[in-house]
Amino acid sequence: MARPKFGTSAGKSASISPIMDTYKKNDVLSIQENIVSHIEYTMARSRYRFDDFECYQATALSLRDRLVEQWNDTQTHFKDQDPKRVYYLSMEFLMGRSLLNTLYNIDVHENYEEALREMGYKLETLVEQERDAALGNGGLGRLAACFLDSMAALNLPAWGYGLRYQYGMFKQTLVNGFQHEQPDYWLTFGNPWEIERPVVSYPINFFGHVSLQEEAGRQIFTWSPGEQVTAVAHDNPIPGFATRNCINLRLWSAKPAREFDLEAFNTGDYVAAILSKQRAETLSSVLYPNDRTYEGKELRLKQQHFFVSATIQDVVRRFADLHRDNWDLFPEKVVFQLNDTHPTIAVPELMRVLVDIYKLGWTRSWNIVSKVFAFTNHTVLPEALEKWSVGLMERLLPRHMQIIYDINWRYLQQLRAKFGDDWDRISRMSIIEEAYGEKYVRMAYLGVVCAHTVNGVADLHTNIIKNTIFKDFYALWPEKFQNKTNGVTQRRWLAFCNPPLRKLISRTLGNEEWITDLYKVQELRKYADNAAFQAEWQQAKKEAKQRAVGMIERLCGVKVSPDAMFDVQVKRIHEYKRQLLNVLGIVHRYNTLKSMPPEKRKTVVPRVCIIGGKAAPGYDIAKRIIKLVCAVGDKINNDPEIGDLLKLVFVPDYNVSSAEVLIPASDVSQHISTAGTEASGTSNMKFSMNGSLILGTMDGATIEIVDEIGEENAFIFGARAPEVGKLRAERHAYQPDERFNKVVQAVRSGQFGWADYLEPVMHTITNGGDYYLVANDFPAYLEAQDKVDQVYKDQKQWCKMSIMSTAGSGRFSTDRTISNYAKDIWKVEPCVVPMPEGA
Ligand code: B1H
Repeated sequence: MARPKFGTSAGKSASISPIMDTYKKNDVLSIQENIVSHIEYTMARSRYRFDDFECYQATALSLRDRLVEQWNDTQTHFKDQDPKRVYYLSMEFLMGRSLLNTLYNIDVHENYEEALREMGYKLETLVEQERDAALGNGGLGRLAACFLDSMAALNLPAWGYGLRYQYGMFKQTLVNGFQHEQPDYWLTFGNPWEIERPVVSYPINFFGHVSLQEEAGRQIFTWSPGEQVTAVAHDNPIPGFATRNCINLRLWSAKPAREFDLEAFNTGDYVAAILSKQRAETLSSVLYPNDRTYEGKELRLKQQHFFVSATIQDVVRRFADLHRDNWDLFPEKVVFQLNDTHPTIAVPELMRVLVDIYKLGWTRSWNIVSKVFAFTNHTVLPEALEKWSVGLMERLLPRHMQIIYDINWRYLQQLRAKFGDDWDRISRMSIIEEAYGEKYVRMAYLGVVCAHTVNGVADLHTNIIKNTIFKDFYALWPEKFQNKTNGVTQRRWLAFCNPPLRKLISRTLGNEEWITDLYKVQELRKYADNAAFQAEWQQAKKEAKQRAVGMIERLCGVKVSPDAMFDVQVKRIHEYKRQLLNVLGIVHRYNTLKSMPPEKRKTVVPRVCIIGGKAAPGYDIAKRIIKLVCAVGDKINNDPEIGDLLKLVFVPDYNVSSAEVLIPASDVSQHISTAGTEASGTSNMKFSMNGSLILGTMDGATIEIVDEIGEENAFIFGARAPEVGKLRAERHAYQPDERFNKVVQAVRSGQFGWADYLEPVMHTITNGGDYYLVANDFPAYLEAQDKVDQVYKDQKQWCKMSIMSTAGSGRFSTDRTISNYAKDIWKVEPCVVPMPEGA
């Protein structure tokens, strides 16, 4: 294969051939030398004595060396080829750990394992030393991470952009069954994967005022900011699987601006001036942990503008380096994907840069801006929709607010031309909401108006946004709307986290092509009834369960049997996800067992119920639900009469790494949101990929999963989306099933203690409340659970369904999702980096 070209891009490059020899070698001895060299020279530790954590760090640094080589080759190649690039803008990237992923992706796992073993270290132990990079809340952030993996694997010229929070998602601990939040200062001992780039930095402005001058008959707006901070780039190499390509995740961190406002130092108190500047750093310090509830906090808006402004400046500079002022080429070279509304300030920011700084004029600038943004919606829950108060926006970003008004004004003119004086419609569709005297910027509308494409994340969800929150817009611009069903990367979520199953699948299919083409797993259907294959399938599940048993004992202090059925529900705690339905079902199961004659108990399938997830710190009901799970668990787990027949554990601090253990170990998993509320869900895909049967409602992507694997291979129950509106409207008159009344009564009577504390939870589902229809779906849920038990008794049947789940998961790879985005939205093509000779 051809060597990568050097010295062809702008900038200085040395003559090349000797450089080729400097690529790191991947034989065992070279790896060992490289690790020890990092121990001694980078970390300044003794090469004769270093502990597991230090060994992990040096191993990671040695891998980073290899990543940097690939990264440099990739970026040089992209620069030479100058393809259209995609920039994925997200406030969250929930990456988890990188060690194993890197080893497998760049195909050095075996040699590293051996190198470390010879040195006296176990790779498995080192893997555990790494802190999760938890720069995200849940599904939305993890989706961004899976997208990066697929964009790299598919050789797309893509970059991710986000924020380098110093405190990621909080660490959840349980004290007496109550959630406590502890700060996750994940950078305490440094981050060996990242590359800080102090020279890649930009000024970011806030506050101040805008002045207007006339210049040669043109209006020139000048923003004089009142506060400035500096954004500094931190690059995180993202290697693709089985490719030389290595893309970039650029995260911005804030530091005080140097030159700005030097006067302050001279006129006032020097020390106070420095201290006040230091506050700049707090800007990127903490991730807001409120999954799905919008909080109108000034700091959050500052974070959004900070990361977006740095990103726009960076992308514009990269474009200008190659194309000078050929701005009309911009849409042919750049596309931004906005991960929900959080980065939508990018629209007025790019307008501002083109109009005010490059002086392109409004019309020409809008022509460019209206072609480069694509917007993804991830939720229809009203409490999650961002609307920033105009007052706050005017104060913090005065020029952006003007630009938003200008965009809105022109857009409303368009509406008037089309709909005449239909004021009702016009005010409904305006980007500015004016209700009760308060004005707000509706960020989702800004996104829809300015983006060339709007997409939902599953079929049902896309239909819902077309018919509800964006109905008027869909009527106006039907061609803008698309569906892009989510996916997950089968590399992290099957191949790497479930080695026994990986081996079995690869051996059965005769190759590992499924790791880059997940549709290949459909071949497994042929073996679904094969007894020998089934035995191996069950063995793989058993091994995964054994690993989870250890973790559960360590984290929950409860010994569970790997012979029981593992029933898992792990996700953020939210009323719409209905963990309450699960726990009330467990109460019913427990009380049924208690009232059974001992003889009959022997026929019952033993079950381990595993629940995990974080509640937003301010979400009172969610926190009480956690307490309810723990209280019920305490009672059941300590009931000698019940023993292994039923266990309930709440796994604390659910995160990417514990998901990697729990998902492969699951026999059945619950995805039981009220139909129409979960936009997609992505853990449903991870579970079915790992042969876990879905117990779920017809919501989000579960509908499509069931479509692929066959409804006979899942346990589906409950109200369907079209029925929900009516049921909700009539819920005040609903007469719950006797079994429902009994479990509610059991909690209220104090069977699990804490009756007063738990009363507000019970209140949400009684007295005509029950917005999420827990009572309504309860009987169907119990029937579905009975069916789960029955089928489990027939292990042949169960195993077949499990194989069919994996075999039907081909469509749920982010490789498919990303190919769809690339073709239908981004219009970008792969840009394959050639393998260098000798590497
Ligand atoms: C999803 C969010 C979200 N939807 C606001 N919306 C946030 C909204 O910090 N905030 O302000 C954070 C997150 N997250 C999830 O996205 C959906 O609920 C899932 O159903 C979906 O699978 C996932 C990815 O599309």
